[in-house]
Amino acid sequence: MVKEFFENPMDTRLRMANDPHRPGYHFLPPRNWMNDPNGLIKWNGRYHLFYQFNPYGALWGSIHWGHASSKDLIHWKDHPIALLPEIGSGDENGCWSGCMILDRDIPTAVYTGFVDYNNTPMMLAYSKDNDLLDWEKSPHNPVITDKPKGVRETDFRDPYVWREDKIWKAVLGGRFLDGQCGVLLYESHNLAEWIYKGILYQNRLHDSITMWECPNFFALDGQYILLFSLSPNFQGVYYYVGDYDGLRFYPNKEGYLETGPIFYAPQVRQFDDERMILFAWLLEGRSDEENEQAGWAGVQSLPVTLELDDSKNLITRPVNEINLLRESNYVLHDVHLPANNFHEIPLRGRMIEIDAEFENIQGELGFQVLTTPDNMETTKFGYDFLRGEAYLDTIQSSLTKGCMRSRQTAKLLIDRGGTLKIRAFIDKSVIELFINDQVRISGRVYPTREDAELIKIYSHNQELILKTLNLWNFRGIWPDIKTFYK
Ligand code: DQQ
Repeated sequence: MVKEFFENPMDTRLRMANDPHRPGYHFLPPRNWMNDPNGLIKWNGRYHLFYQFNPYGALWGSIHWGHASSKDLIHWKDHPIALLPEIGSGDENGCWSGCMILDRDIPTAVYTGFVDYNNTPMMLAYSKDNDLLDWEKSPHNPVITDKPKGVRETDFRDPYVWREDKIWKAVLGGRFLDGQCGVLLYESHNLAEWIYKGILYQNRLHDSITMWECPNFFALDGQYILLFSLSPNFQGVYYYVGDYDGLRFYPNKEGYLETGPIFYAPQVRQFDDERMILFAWLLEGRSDEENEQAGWAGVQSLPVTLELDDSKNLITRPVNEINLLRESNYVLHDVHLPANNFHEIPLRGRMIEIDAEFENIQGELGFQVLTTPDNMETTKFGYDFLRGEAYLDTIQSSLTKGCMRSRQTAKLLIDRGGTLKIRAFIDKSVIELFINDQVRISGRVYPTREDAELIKIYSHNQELILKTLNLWNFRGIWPDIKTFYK
């Protein structure tokens, strides 16, 4: 089974290509289940993305590290599975999340082994070749087994490792017996022996949160950032900005990078240029049965760069390489419409980018996409001035009953009369919104009708002043695939 998928991944992709919900320009494996991005690294001229992967089905379980690589962060080549669970070892029931570092110029995976929920040791594997196709597990495995005193047995995982003053440092996500969550700091000279250095940072944050999964800790624009995912039930991705003295972290600013439940478990890495790049897992919004029927589940977000804005908010921007996918273009300038109106765009599609700027904001306005001519299926997103929030409304996105429908919101203050900038990426079932270069919202939608491909602009309680609109159809990233839906 494991072999079958990766002997002819393109055949598998071609077989799946006519699924109207299967994204065409976001990365996902040829088939089956994928969750967290792992082991991001640029090596030998290529970006490598490893990912939590179940080769046996479209449900979470039996987790391996899948592998793909790319020259441009956009077009991906499938590779054989990199890390497989090994009976009798610290990863016998799964190779869970972790990262990739260069140990004396050898790409080295540091990851969570899963034996059972009480036994999740840290593991090492070394690359044996320049394309990162062959992997050897370290004879020193498992390298961290014992949990520090006060850490709950079942909540200890997801190493993030960096080099600092000629020594290796790692943070791991954990939960403490007193109910707080936090990240644990370790140090090592050789990656094989680790010394526990105490809690880098802990906090209760909220009673409903029992674990900080997949911590990332890195310097950005002169500050340190601690970024992690709130478990259980995908309650969002949270960050602190602050100072670090080599042992402890002192935050002075915090916020959600995105509230749940679609965007989760991001990994951040600085590649060989200056950019800090982030990928995240975008969950499905439909049932396990539907995922199994489709034969795939889970998508990677578009790669984005991370920045701190002037108020030290952590913001994301899609990498410029995405512009490579732009095809036919539709442009509008300086359109004024009276309040409570719709404007239908002559271009239609299911794989599109929208880049728009509106002026004089004082009511509600936005876009309808994936919309049928009779409006029976429609996905809306925009900004509501009175509520001070950007939103993605998927309540009417699909005529099927099972899938997730909701109104996801993000607080965003725009002064009366101010400007609203919306950049939106639609990729069949994936929606990623970037609004005013400040907030992001990700969603999943499953329209049933072939004619759900219209695009409209709407306004309520305000005149609509559209300064510019650029709309592009996107091409898919696997060139051989003839997508039925654009
Ligand atoms: N996914 C991995 C864990 C991590 C979780 C298991 C986050 O290592 O905590 O697939 O989605």
